[in-house]
Amino acid sequence: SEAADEQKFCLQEVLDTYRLCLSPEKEVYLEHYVAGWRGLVKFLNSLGSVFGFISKDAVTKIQILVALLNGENGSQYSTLQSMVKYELDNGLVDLTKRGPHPDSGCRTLLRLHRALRWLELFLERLRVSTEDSKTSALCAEAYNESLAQHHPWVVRKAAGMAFLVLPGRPTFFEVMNVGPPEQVVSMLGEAVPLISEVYKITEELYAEHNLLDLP
Ligand code: 1Q0
Repeated sequence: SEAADEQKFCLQEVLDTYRLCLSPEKEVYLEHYVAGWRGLVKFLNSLGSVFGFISKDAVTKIQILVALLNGENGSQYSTLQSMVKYELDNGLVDLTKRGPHPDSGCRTLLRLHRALRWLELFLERLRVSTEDSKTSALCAEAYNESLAQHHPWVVRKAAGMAFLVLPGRPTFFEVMNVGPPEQVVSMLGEAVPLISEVYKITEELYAEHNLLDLP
């Protein structure tokens, strides 16, 4: 059915959104950045309801950014660079403690940005993994090296438990919906550098403006 089609994840689609993410001047388009996360959330949802608390948070953050993009100042949000400039110039970001702007684009995107580092590390591990590799271990390693450092104990604990029920590598590759394992591996080889570049550009932008620790 059409509805099922819409829900069906395809890694190629996500790859395409990351391809569209960068402007010729290496600015990051928010619209495509958000679309990338939408695709990934689809994937996560297809893995089962245990991941609901993760996808729910991702969806909330996606919705905040979409509302800004479609809002009356939407044109200021076309790229991450323009978003940062606009929100900082207009005092729309809580810089040191929670305040009147708990849902700024800058702080919301920072959470997804940190998760993008997890994704980069996880996909790279998947790419070089062997048939008998455990996805749960690859995922946990990537998480501990990245996002975990920003999460309190309860969240780390819950995430760790969710990882344990991740399907094995064969099922995982099937859900990606790109064909035989060799093809998945080669597509991951294309995806990881793209994701990594978007991550790096965002990281530099945030570092330059001292935004890496936004509350
Ligand atoms: C495949 C398994 C997916 C595992 C995802 C790893 C991330 C675990 C994160 C768990 C925490 C979620 C609960 C909420 C946390 C928030 O407190 C936290 C901070 O926000 P705030 O507002 O409280 O300051 N939020 C976050 O850190 C954002 C977390 C976003 C996670 C988005 C994950 C999206 C899922 C992606 C699935 C990708 C599958 C990869 C393989 C697909 C192949 C292309």
